[in-house]
Amino acid sequence: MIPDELSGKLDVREPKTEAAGITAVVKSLEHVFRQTEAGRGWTALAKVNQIDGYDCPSCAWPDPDRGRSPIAEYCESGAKAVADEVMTKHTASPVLFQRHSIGELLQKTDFWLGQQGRLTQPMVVRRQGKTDDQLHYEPISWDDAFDLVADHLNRLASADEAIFYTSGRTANETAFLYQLFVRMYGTNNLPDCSNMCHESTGVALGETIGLGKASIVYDDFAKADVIIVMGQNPGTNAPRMLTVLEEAKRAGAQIVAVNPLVETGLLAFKHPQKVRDVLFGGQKLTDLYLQIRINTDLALLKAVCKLLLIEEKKHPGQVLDRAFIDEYTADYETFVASLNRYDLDELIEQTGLAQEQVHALVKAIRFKKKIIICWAMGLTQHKNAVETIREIINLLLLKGSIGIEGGGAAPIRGHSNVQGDRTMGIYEKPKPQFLDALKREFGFEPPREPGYDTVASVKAMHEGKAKVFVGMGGNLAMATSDTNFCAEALRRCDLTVQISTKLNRSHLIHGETALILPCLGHSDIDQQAAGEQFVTMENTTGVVQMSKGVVEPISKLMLSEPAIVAGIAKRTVPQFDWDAHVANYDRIRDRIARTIEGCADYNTKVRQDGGFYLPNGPRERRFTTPDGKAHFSINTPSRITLAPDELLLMTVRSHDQFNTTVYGNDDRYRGIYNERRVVFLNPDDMEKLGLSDRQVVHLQSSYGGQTRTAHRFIAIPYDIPAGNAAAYFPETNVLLPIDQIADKSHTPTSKSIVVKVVKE
Ligand SMILES: Nc1nc2c(c(=O)[nH]1)N[C@H]1C(S)=C(S)[C@@H](COP(=O)(O)OP(=O)(O)OC[C@H]3O[C@@H](n4cnc5c(=O)[nH]c(N)nc54)[C@H](O)[C@@H]3O)O[C@H]1N2
Ligand SMILES: Nc1nc2c(c(=O)[nH]1)N[C@H]1C(S)=C(S)[C@@H](COP(=O)(O)OP(=O)(O)OC[C@H]3O[C@@H](n4cnc5c(=O)[nH]c(N)nc54)[C@H](O)[C@@H]3O)O[C@H]1N2
Ligand SMILES: [Mo]
Repeated sequence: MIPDELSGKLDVREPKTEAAGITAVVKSLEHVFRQTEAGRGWTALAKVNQIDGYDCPSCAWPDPDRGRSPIAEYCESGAKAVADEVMTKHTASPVLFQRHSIGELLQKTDFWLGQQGRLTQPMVVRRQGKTDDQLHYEPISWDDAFDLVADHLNRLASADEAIFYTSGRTANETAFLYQLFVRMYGTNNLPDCSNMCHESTGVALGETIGLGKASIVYDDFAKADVIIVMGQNPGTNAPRMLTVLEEAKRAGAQIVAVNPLVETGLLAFKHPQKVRDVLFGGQKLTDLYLQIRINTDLALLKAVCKLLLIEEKKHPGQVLDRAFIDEYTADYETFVASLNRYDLDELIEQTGLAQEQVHALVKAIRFKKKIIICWAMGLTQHKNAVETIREIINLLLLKGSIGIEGGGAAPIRGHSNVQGDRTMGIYEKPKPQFLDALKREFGFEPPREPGYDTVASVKAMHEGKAKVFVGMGGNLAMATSDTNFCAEALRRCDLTVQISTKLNRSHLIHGETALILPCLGHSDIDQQAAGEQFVTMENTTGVVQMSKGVVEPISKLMLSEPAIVAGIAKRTVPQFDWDAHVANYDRIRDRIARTIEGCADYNTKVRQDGGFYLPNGPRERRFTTPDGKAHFSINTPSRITLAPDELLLMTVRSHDQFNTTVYGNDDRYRGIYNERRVVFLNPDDMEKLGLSDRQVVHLQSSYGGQTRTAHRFIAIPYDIPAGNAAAYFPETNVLLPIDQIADKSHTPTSKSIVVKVVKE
């Protein structure tokens, strides 16, 4: 399924001790110019995240509310993402598919597939009993492609037999039109990448403070006294965040990192645009680095809450915010009572941290209120992820740190518009109020039954309950857990449709009939009947702003995402004038304004410089829970028991990838070059297991009596807690069974996979 050959060129160096700086900028420019003509590269780079430009396709980090850098509001990761999208030297045109059968393409690495460039034309393949080696994608006209999809959809016994997935780069206008079409067609089967990402956050925040989004704004970072970064690697995955951490630090904030790995970006940062930093060395960022064992954050947070209560006894009225607790929260007493059940030493022992380290954290926050806690996949992809995140809220509530300047909950989202997609209704469990609004505006009865989330979708396809899969972006086959199971699920479909910018493995792991529908990306100029269009996106702090492509699309045969939705929709639910909405996206935005909360005057507000903030109750201490209170919750740390030869594996991103898109084979900050098939191990564990440095091993998991193997990884001794291991995804997704999911959020537990490391 995925080639598992080693490159034979692995080079291991000391991990870096500071991130970014001038090398990152040079690196990023190299990357763009290696792949594009200089003109397109510059045009594209110069307009990233500018008021009159487009939203960086990489991550969801916000732009400054004021004073954007005139040079470039992008980072190395952004530059790579832009290069990946605008590169013109190669295209994945029909010639490529003529030259290579699907079987041959399956032998290529994900890196190679991505290097083939943008998809340029709609393509089709029909299996008809042939093997992948005999099959080639062939061109098809847009009309025929749309007819084909519509034929399949119109033939299904029930709309619930179709699945409509979304990945997080999709803009608000597309997302809104897409969910409208899917619901008019008759199903809520709208899984998205969020199900594998921050779903645990959404559930935890929804239950406790009433809104599954960050409660902070951009400027809060500079005002914070303490910023705690848990389970997140910003140096690689949200590099521009380092700028605000650095600013906060200069303004006197203390920064605490909680992470099993010592991530370079969190150690020190050289601001690429500040001469002083480049000449004199970077800013040391982290004051306290807690190198915690995997998935023991809940135990740590509980220990901290216990210690805060003890501190409050010593300094009455100075540690907890009783006024806030009394006025705005519920369940405080039961929470405090539940803490008595835990032994402090035992909690700390679980984390692997020293007592002093935990006390140092408590000391840092005990008299402070302006506390921001940031988190990402290191917390969301565990079985008890929802509980861990609720414990973050417990801590913030004790301190009265929500709804104040310089304090709050800051989940850092992944894809550039993953948050916006949810706001626009990409959700398998829509709220009744939202469906009522659709009914009012569009005069149809939307389906009320919840649909499949991502994991349930894969299972439904596997069981034959779902027969048509449509992917609005993304790479389901590689992104979900249990790669082989997911592949089988996709192969059992009658039709798989991938609306994509770039070639990926989900095009090659296909249903009986399969379509590739090439679409415009963020940087492409989008020309429709009423002229050039822009779209809108929402970042991780809930700011909605416009994004307008700047380079000519490299093929006339690509369509915009809304146009593709309309092409399918008008052949399945013709009662709505889809074309009129695509001719001028203002019309889609007028609909958004009338149906989505907080979006009144959308067309006007998105045209303001820098866009607008969506309403956010918790930010103003209006908690949108049923009783209007923020809720303390009771969460129970659970230990994963390991056999003596087992380790707990977390699957992380390298510095050279965007999720399943592999830009290169280096992970510079961690000192790894020319190889992705590596596993980071504690030196003591290596000795115990009889492994030598750079020994080739297999990773094996064993769940429910079934053994799964990821072949050929090179063992690297690394600074990681004993009993823990790390390797890159997606190569490791074969190890995790589809039913290993987080409680309530159903997110695959990609950061706690029990494995054995066996010699080759
Ligand atoms: N360049 C680039 N940018 C990206 C992406 C990309 O692939 N490349 N992906 C985007 C997406 S969709 C997302 S969701 C984000 C992801 O951004 P991150 O969440 O930063 O991504 P991961 O590499 O999964 O890193 C998880 C971090 O959590 C730590 N960790 C793992 N388990 C635990 C644990 O149990 N406890 C604690 N405290 N820490 C733990 C790991 O050591 C690692 O540092 O980035 C987005 N931005
Ligand atoms: N083991 C493990 N698995 C994980 C994770 C992990 O940490 N560990 N992380 C999970 C997370 S956080 C996420 S978000 C998912 C990601 O899951 P997905 O969102 O499904 O995957 P991506 O790799 O982001 O999707 C990349 C593809 O999207 C297409 N694309 C790119 N830009 C556009 C665009 O503008 N429009 C359209 N239509 N298509 C576009 C390209 O064809 C590209 O190949 O993976 C999850 N899987
Ligand atoms: Mo994500």
